[in-house]
Amino acid sequence: MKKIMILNGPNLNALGTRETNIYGSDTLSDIIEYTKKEAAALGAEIEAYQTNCEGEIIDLLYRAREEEFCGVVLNAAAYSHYSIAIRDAIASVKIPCVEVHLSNIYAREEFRHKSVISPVCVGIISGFGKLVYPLGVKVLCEM
Ligand code: CA2
Repeated sequence: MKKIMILNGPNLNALGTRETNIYGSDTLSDIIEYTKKEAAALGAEIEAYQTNCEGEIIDLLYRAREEEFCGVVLNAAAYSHYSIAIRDAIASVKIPCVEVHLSNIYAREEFRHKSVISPVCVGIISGFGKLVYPLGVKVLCEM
């Protein structure tokens, strides 16, 4: 069974409660349950985490390497736009990371158009709501 980590960053714990016009009405647990079902059909097992702390995202990336996960689906949320520390961790762990965003970051404010983690991720999936998570899992399963 392939092990895939789903890693969610700051404020994503609030999904489904506010800004539902942008992020949808599902809670993060709804999205994780949905993704686990889709992943099971692909023969993959999911471990999911959410944290509001930059350093914890970095620690979890190192854990993914130590525990031999085959990849990480990462929604680093606002950190995507400026965290060089997360970018360096992704480059350092050398396991494939798929960058995901629920919203289309290029259709929003200009400060969201730049992601500093994209160049060290295998690719980016943005704008398809909760579908971005199973799509990221599928990419990692096919790699
Ligand atoms: O579209 C995405 O998935 C984002 O990564 C979400 C981040 C945002 O900073 C990125 O630019 C794009 C923000 C997550 C905040 O989530 C909330 C959830 C409910 C209510 C308010 C914020």
